[in-house]
Amino acid sequence: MSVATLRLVLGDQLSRRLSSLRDVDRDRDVVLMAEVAGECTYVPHHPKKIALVLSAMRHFAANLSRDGITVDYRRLDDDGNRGTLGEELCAAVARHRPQRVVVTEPGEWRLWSEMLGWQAAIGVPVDIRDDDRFLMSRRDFAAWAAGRRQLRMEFFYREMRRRTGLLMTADGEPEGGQWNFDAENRKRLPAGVQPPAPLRMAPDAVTRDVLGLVRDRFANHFGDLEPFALAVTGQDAQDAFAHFVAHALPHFGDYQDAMAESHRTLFHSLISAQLNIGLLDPLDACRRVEAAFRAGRAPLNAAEGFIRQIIGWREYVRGIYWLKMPDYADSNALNASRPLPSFYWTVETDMNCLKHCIRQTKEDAYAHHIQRLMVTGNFALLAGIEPKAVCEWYLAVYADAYEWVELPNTHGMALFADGGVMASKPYAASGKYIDRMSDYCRSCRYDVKAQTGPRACPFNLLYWDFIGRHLDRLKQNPRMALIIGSYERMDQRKRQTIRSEAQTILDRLA
Ligand code: FAD
Ligand code: DLZ
Ligand code: SF4
Repeated sequence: MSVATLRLVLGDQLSRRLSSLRDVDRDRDVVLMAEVAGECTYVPHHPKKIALVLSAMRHFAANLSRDGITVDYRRLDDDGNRGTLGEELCAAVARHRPQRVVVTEPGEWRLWSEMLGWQAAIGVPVDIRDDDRFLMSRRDFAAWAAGRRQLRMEFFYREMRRRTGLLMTADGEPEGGQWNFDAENRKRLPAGVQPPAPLRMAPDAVTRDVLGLVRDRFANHFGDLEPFALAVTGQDAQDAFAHFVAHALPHFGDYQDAMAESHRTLFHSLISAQLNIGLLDPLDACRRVEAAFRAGRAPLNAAEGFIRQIIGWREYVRGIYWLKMPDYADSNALNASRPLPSFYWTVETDMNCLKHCIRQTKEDAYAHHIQRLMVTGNFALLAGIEPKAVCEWYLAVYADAYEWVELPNTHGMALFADGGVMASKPYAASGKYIDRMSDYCRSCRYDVKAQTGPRACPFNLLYWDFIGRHLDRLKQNPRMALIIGSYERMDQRKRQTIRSEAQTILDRLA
């Protein structure tokens, strides 16, 4: 019997409730999964990310087969592997002669625009379905955004709380009488508080095979492949998440913005990489966190903080991405044009905060939100690094990076390159912020209290220089009034010293 439907499942769509798998016919359909060089190299992905995706794909395919579903699985090292998803699909259509192809929409514009041409290219109807692992569809987000002057996350988040009923009282009010406990999420890590160690998963035979393959093929990519301890199956991801809920969630709220030299992951959940490839379901994760709160096992500021990240930020950035692409990626509101400093790849810098965050990124393919936003992102913003170069770095180096989530966070939130679609003002900060939220400055060769002079913290110099360089634009933003006032009260000689010392730093970067 001929194949009725060929169902293509991508490497970040590893969920049994995927829209393209929902109506699978075990007798007549074939699921196609393809490891391809093109997806591993369109940016030089961190080897841990490649290993995670390929191992998770192999485990997922094995699971489908165990359930009696026919899977046509193409390995990266199979003879004649064509190297791209489009070409592998074409070849599979020739092999199986299906009546139609079904696929769930991808997470990146580059593949989406390519997919729109597939039907014409292969001569078989291609049904591209919504990715309803997200709680708000692209269409619904566009409707929410229509007619609004500003697309602020806070209002979107309230809408999502109402829609899902998460942390709502029976009267339809937010639990605790307030939507947002953000103000209670900003504590520094006190001495003596010991964050729990994350759950580490020993690689099984499938993962060990993949590690060998990645070692052979992608040794030239930035990042350490081993040790590798990431969850690569739905079950492992559930176990790691349960570990987070039991041990870290209670303090998640308090120390969400903290950074510490000897505690890389603090009380964070570490689920983004597994969430983004479908091994965990976002709504299910939120319901489990809500249940921990209702059972008295987590305080409200922790549960609300976590749920806000998932149904608020995560859904919101995806909505912005699809609403604004493709022009979004080309905007450059602050005309930033410097090349990315080489230390983002080599880790060779004497700025201790940057050294720690980049070294951790290289070793773990992970950094938490404030490290990404206020250290590596903040430096790139202050130094005026070209947005495309910064975005490419972020897309390459994190295990959870896909453009739908990476781009709005980097281009919009960290770099203000979108001119304020995402953020109401640039997230620019001097060394004072980093010192308040971390212990990095204690062992740095620079003095975070010094504003000028040979030991002045580069973040201080670049911060005031950034304000000076963009004064005309920033003056139009009422939220910047306080800081603009301080800058304008600064005496002229000090401003000149800052300008020339900042220029020396910028010249050295080149
Ligand atoms: P937790 O702190 O435990 O938070 C729980 C979950 O909330 C995360 O797993 C994530 O799914 C979600 N979340 C939290 N903040 C955000 C956010 N701003 N946007 C979207 N989801 C969020 N996240 C990615 O998943 N992929 C990326 O490529 C990515 N790039 C980023 C680039 C920059 C410059 C910045 C500032 C942030 C970026 N983020 C990205 C968001 C955030 O940093 C990560 O989701 C988070 O650090 C993942 O670690 P965690 O799972 O321990 O998160
Ligand atoms: C990230 C990734 C990698 C490294 N490899 C593959 C692959 O070999 N095959 C595949 O189907 N998907 C892979 N992916 C995930 C895709 O890059 C992802 O589906 C697109 O970027 C759209 O989000
Ligand atoms: Fe970073 Fe400045 Fe602190 Fe050094 S002194 S760790 S450069 S913020």
